[in-house]
Amino acid sequence: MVLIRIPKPWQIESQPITSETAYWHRRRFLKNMIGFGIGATVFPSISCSRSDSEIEPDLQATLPQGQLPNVKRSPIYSGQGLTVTPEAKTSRYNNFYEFGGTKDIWQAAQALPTDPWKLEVTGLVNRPQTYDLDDLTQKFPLEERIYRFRCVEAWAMVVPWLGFPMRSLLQDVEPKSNAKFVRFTSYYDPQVTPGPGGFTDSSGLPWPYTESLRIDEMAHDLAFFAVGIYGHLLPKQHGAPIRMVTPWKYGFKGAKSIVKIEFMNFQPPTFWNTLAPDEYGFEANVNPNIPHPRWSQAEERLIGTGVHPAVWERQPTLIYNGYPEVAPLYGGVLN
Ligand SMILES: Nc1nc2c(c(=O)[nH]1)N[C@H]1C(S)=C(S)[C@@H](COP(=O)(O)O)O[C@H]1N2
Ligand SMILES: [Mo]
Repeated sequence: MVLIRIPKPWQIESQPITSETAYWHRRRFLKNMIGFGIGATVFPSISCSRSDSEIEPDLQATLPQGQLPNVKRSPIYSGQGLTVTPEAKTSRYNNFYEFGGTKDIWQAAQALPTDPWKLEVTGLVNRPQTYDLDDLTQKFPLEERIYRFRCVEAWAMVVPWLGFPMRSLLQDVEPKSNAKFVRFTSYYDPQVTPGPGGFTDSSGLPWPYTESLRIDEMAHDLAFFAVGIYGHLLPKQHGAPIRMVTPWKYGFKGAKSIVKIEFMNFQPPTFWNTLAPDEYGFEANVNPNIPHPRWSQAEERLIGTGVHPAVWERQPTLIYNGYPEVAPLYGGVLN
């Protein structure tokens, strides 16, 4: 068998950063290095360390093989001007509380059983549906969208998702006119998902993980269901086989491994908002001017851009995470 290496779309698309930006990052890097207590003399040893995009075999084994066929690239969200974060970084730095309270859950998440999978769509819809695994990748036209991603914890990345706009699902199930909100429920089984405290001590949390959007937010072109990433199916640590992606909102709004979608006429309670309503608002739009009660949101750190989170590159947070086209959903407010 002859293997031909075709450059992946995001590899072609990732533009070299402008010299201005490079300068800024470089300055920032030097400043951080000094702040971290190491001077320029350590540069040679750092440049000899592992390459940024190297994926070790254990991690590689968690990444599904085979490219998804029939994926077209989004003409709008093609990553213009963005540098995609290497998969070696994003696939081993995750939030998935069902499998633990640290970022290091990529191995534990392999316990998630994804085949068979059923996604039930129910509630105030004219055509309730249950999708299986094949439906998720074959029923709706797939596209690749390169989006910024911003966690409420002030780390950020740029990711090439594969999936379909939430709007496609809306057209399939036809919400009734009295449907105002939609609730997304993640997989949960206390025999499989230990939670952050381990199997013996994860009671008291409002499982299963749920999130919710207003119907008009769900209908916005940006709102997306991802079934893949970096050209292949989603690995379990990223929320296989289907997760939400709402790039103008903080990452916790994007429920992983969805088993149920319900259309309803009231705003449902959600996981993080129930735990700490003053820290995790329902709307959760990215906004540099509204600090989290425990930290500023004015800047974000790009994951994996340094040897230690303390020296990751910083950049200013953008309103709606750089997607001001959603402002009309919120009365046109741009600050
Ligand atoms: N079911 C579920 N979904 C979840 C989470 C979670 O703990 N459980 N964490 C959220 C948070 S806080 C973030 S930042 C993103 C992280 O996505 P990633 O690990 O794929 O980067 O997933 C979100 N979706
Ligand atoms: Mo997050």
